Amino acid sequence: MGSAFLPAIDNTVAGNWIENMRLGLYMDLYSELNTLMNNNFVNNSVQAKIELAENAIMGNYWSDFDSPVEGCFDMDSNGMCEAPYEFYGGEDASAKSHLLLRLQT
Ligand SMILES: [Ca+2]
Repeated sequence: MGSAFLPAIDNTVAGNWIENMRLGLYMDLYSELNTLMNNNFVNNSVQAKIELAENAIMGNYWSDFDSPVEGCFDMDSNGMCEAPYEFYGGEDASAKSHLLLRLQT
């Protein structure tokens, strides 16, 4: 568990659980063409910060964006928020909703 995201190009990062870090995800100016999907970002002080928008970030779970009060509405119940999750430098256009609620019930 951690935020070991080093400068990387053309990698796929998937299926990670990143929790209680000061910075969950960081990608510097030399990180591009990466794909981040199906990761879980849980209670990190700063969930994500990227310097370049040239990365594909989609389908991740963000603990501070999984309920209507946080701006995540899932009106069509497909498990994804209708609005994108926005963070410094980018966004996740298909953020997952209510993952923890579903896991706990
Ligand atoms: Ca939806």
